[in-house]
Amino acid sequence: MLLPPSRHLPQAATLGDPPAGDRLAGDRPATVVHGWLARWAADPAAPALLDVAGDASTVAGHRHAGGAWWTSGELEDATRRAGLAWRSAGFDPGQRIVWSTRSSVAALVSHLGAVRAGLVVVPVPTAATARELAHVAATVRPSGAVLDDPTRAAALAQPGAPVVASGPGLDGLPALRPAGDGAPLDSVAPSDPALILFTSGTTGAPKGAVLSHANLVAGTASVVAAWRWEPADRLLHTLPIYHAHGLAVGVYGTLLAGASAALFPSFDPEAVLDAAGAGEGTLYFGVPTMYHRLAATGRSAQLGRLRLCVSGSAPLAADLHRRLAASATPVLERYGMSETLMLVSNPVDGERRAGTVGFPLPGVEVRLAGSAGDGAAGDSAAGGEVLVRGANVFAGYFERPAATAEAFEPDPDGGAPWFRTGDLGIEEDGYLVLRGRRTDLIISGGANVYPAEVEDVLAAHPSVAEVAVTGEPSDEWGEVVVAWVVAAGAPDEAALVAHAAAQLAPYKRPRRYRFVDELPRNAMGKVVRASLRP
Ligand code: MCA
Repeated sequence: MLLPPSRHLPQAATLGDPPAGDRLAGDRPATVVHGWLARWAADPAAPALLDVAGDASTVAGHRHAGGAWWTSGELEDATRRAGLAWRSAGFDPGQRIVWSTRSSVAALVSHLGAVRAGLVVVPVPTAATARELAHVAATVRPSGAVLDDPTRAAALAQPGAPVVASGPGLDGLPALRPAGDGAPLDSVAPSDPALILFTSGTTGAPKGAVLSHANLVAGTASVVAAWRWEPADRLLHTLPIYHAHGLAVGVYGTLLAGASAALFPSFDPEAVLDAAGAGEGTLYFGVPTMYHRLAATGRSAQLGRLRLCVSGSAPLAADLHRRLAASATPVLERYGMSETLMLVSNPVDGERRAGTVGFPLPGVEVRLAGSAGDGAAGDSAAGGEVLVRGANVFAGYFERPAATAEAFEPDPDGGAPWFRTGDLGIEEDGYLVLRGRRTDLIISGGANVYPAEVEDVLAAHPSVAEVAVTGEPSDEWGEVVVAWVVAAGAPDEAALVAHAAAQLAPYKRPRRYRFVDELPRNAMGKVVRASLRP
C-alpha cells in the first residue's frame, strides 16, 4: 500500500519527476554545490557559521578571527581556497578522502572545499578505532584524509597506496602542482558521487553507501521546504558532523536555505538551553538521547523559545514527546537513513503526532510491503516493510553489487525499484508508525550498531566459545548493546571489556555481558537473537 503523497506543502508537490506547476522543482538547484554558491553570491554579508568554542582558524590560507560569525562571502572564499588546495595537492574529481573531525567551521571548510573540487568525502566517527579506520580504508582506498589527530593516519595506510593526511586547516597538504591544473572547481554533475557513508550491514562489517550530488540536493531540499527553513533561521548545532544527521540535514540544510548555524563543539544540555533561552537560535535538531537529557535538566521550557525542534535517528518515546509538548514544544519527529537521507516527517503546520514519524517528504514515495492492498506477503500486526523511492535514494553500496541488489525490490508495476529500509510500519491517518525492524540493527544514542560486527570482534577473543549481541531497551539511550557469551573455560568479563575497547568505537561496546551455557538456535542451527531480547 502506498502512503498518501506529501502533505507538507500548501499544494501537492513533489521533488521527484514533478507534475506541472511544482513550485519546488523550479527552485531546486542541480547540486548542493550550486545551491550553496547561489546563496553565498546572493548575500555575501549574511552570517553563516559560528564556532561557539570561539577558536580562531586559518583554512588553506583564509584567516578568520575567533569568536566572530563566518559570513557567506567568507565561506565562499575559504571553501574556494580549500578546493584549490586539494587541486594543488594533486587531487582530481572522484578521488576519495576520509574525513574524521570534531565539529568546527575549519573542519567544514575542508569538507566543503573537497566537495567543490569533486572529491568524494568519506566521513568517519572521531572515536573509530584503528581496526574500524582500516576497514574503511581497505574498502574505499582513500588518497587523502582530514583528521584532528594526524597520528590516526597510520591506520589508513594501504600497501602501495599512500594517504596524504592533513589537519582541518589543510596545512598538511603539499603544493605539488599549480592549483589551476585539473578540472575547474564547481564542475560536479548531479550523478557524480559526493559522499560515502558507512552504514548498514545486516550481514557483518559496515558498507559504504554512495550518495550522489543529486541525492544530496533532493534529500536536503525536501526538508528545507517542509520545515519552512528560511534565511532568518539559526540552528543550534550540537550533533556530530560525521553522520548524515549533523552533516546533511544540519549543515547542508543550513547552507541550502541560506540560513545560519552556531556549531557547538559537543552536546551540553545546559549550553543548548542557555542559547535557546537567550533567543540565540530558532531551530534545534537532536537524537532522542539529547531530548532525554534536555528534559532531565528541568529547564526544557527554554526550548519553547525556538521555532522548531526536530528529533530523528532513533524512535522518540511517545512519553518523552508528550512531556516536552506539555512543558515546551511539540517536537517534530522525522525518519531517515544514511542511504536515503530524509524520508518522512511530521508536519510544521498541523498535528505532530507522538509515536509517529509523519508523512512522506516532498519527492519521496513510501510503500508498505505486505500490508493490505499490497501484493507481497508480510506480518500484518507489525505492518509491512517500509519501501521508499525518490531522487534522494542512493545508487548503491560502494563496490558491493550483491548487497546493493539485495537492498532493492522490483516495482510490482514495472516502475523504478524500491529501497528496502528494513523497518516495519503501519499507516494511521496518513502518518507512518514504525513498529520494529526486519533486521537485528541496534540504535544506541542515535548511532547504528550492527550485532554481526560486534559478534565478529568478540568471537575472535580466546575466552569466547560463542556469542550473540542484542539491544536492550534504555530510557536514556533508546537501546544499549548487550553481549550473550558462551565462555570457552572460565568467563573473563574484564578481558572482554578491554578487547572491545581496543577494537570498537565506544557506542558499539557492550554495556553488559551475560554469560550463558548455550545460545538459542532455530532448527537450522542459526542463533535466534530475537529470543534473547526482553
Ligand atoms: C557515547 N557513548 C555511547 C554513545 N555515545 N554509548 C552508547 N551509544 C552512544 N551513542 C559512550 C561514551 O563514549 C561514554 O563511554 C559513555 O557512553 C557516556 O558518555 P557521555 O559523555 O554520556 O556521552 P556523550 O559523549 O555525551 O554522547 C551522547 C550523545 C552522542 C551526545 C547522545 O551519542 C551523540 O552525539 N549521538 C548522536 C549520534 C548521531 O548523530 N546519529 C545520527 C546518525 P565511556 O563511559 O566508556 O567513556 S545518522 C542517522 O541515523 C540517519 C541518517 C538519521 O535519520 O538521522
